[in-house]
Amino acid sequence: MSDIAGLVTARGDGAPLVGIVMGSDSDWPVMSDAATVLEELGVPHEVGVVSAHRMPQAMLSYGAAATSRGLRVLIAGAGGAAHLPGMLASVTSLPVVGVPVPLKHLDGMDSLLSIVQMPAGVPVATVSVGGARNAGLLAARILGAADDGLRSRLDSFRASLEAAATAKGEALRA
Ligand code: RP5
Repeated sequence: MSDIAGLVTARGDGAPLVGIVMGSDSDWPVMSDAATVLEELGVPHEVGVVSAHRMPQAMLSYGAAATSRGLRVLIAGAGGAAHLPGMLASVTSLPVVGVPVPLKHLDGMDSLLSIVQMPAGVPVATVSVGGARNAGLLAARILGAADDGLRSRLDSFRASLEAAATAKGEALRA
């Protein structure tokens, strides 16, 4: 357990409910969007590098211990041969949200297909290429199903989107 805790950094008030992990620190410029939106919504989370290929034993331990450590949703981002989300989903029954991280070659199509084409029985909720903010929002929605306060904050967030879109339409017509 202490080894696992050493892989991640907790953020926000309270015990982390969402684990945001990625294959490399080079994924952070994309994956930080998930952390940002969870911070905006007041959802405690943890972030860390847990590479499926470079540290496979630690990755499996992290996934297997996620529930007992108090996590309720995992967000996993990786690029290229992006096996991290699927492998975590294979060792936990928590919902796993996968973020395809675009790399220099192939425009993220390799990442997308690696994450989305899971075998039957082992689901990963895949967001768009680079869609870490939506991954954070999806994790918040999953938690919000049983948390009235969080769901209310998500309602306010949706209302802000509508207000912004309406204002842009009005500016266009002016
Ligand atoms: C993947 O390889 C990582 O998720 C990252 O997207 C990619 C490149 O990693 P680095 O070589 O930048 O560490 O496993």
